Amino acid sequence: MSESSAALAAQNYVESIYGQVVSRNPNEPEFHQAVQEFLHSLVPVLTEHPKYQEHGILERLVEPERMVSFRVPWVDDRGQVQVNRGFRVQFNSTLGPYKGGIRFHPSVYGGIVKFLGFEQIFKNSLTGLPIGGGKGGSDFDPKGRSEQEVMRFTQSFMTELYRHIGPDADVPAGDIGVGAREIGYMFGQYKRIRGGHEAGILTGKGVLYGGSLGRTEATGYGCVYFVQEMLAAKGSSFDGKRVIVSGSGNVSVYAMEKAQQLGAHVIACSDSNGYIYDPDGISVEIVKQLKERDRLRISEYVKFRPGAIYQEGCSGIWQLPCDIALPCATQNELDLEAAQTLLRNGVQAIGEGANMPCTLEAMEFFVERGVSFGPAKAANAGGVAVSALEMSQNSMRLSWTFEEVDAKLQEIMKNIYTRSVQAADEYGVSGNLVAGANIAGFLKVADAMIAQGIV
Ligand code: NDP
Ligand code: 2IT
Repeated sequence: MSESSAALAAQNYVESIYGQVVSRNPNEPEFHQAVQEFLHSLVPVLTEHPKYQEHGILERLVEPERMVSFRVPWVDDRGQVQVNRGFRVQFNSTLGPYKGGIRFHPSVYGGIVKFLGFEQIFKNSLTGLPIGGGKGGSDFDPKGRSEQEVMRFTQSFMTELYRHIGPDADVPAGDIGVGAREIGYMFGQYKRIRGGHEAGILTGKGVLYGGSLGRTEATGYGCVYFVQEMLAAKGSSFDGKRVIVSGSGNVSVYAMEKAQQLGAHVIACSDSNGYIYDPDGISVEIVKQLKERDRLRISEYVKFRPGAIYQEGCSGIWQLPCDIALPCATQNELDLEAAQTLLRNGVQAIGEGANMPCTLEAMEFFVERGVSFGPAKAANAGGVAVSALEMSQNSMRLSWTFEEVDAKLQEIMKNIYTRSVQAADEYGVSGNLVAGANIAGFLKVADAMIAQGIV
């Protein structure tokens, strides 16, 4: 086959797979978006290596190995019965047990869980650690719920989930709306049902009962370590840079903290209601107290910092001039218009702390315009990487120091960066880390799938 007809065949293969995904998973736009971005990157690989098509790799990759949907009944504080829907997608176990977080947010449905689970396969592959891809969640909304309600709901969720997970089968962790508190309740319920203390069934546990030091910080710190590599490649650094970090949850808080430690001037963060701008630099301590400890809204911040301003609406945050933007809240929070504004205002680098925070158009715009762009699968892989380190520590029944974990995290983020750059170079898309990360993540999974036969 000539080179151009091989490229055409690869393009046709990708398009036919995408068409199947759309028709088999109707009304799931987030899943379609994740698949579209990924498949598009693979054309040069498929052109050069027809074996992936011969082995039906894409057909198998886009179909979850298993997906469960279940009823989660619980009783609220008024004595009323509530029913939520729970999900777990076990997408791909080629490289290890299914691994990925659990999200509690009213927007959760099958399409969200599938998009997250699909991306998790390649993110986990990029870490270089032995973990497959999975994800779970529920449409439960923790906002405004009492501690008791959250506990009752979370226990009911685990009462069904427990039969699907295990230290060598599937190991969930946190995501939006699921932090140390929820992981603790899930762990307790699993232990009660199973009648044994199996530390390796969940990660993100408290350090008192098998959690890893550094897991809380890992995603945010890892994202900043990744962006640090991108900046260094252009002879730049965080020092003195104006940084915007959307969200004010787990990923955002620790991205802000590490950026500040590296000398950055973090000027804004947000929640789902609005954003704060603090020209004196965000006080991460105040954000932690408000959001982590007291579970309040970010609007409260201005009560403690008279120089700061609160604005309703979270998308306005991208109007602020900055050098580096780290979207760390949720999917599709940064669209083409926001991307254009950021570039007009001189942005130099983007690091995706959240999963799929940039729309396809925004991402393509940044890449085309030569803005350093760290895609989610690579830039936010630090969280799941330290989760895998937590699994190792649990298996060995010992724990590493914070410094040991942080050193490993830095090395992992560096490796992910290098491998993404090399993959992009090798397949003729130098400088495009979106494609590089997709290709590097894909190759390891695809080659291991071939080795394991048609399963
Ligand atoms: P948290 O629940 O701790 O925080 C989420 C933050 O994002 C909150 O500030 C929340 O605001 C905001 N947010 C949530 N939904 C929306 C929305 N629809 N519009 C605007 N803002 C929103 O979650 P995490 O920090 O753990 O997760 C943030 C992102 O990072 C997600 O995309 C997640 O998938 C991703 N991620 C998380 C990892 C982890 O280890 N936790 C690892 C890798 C990626 P509010 O308080 O108003 O809800
Ligand atoms: O999106 C993610 O990588 C996570 N929510 C973390 C998953 C994990 O298993 O630590």
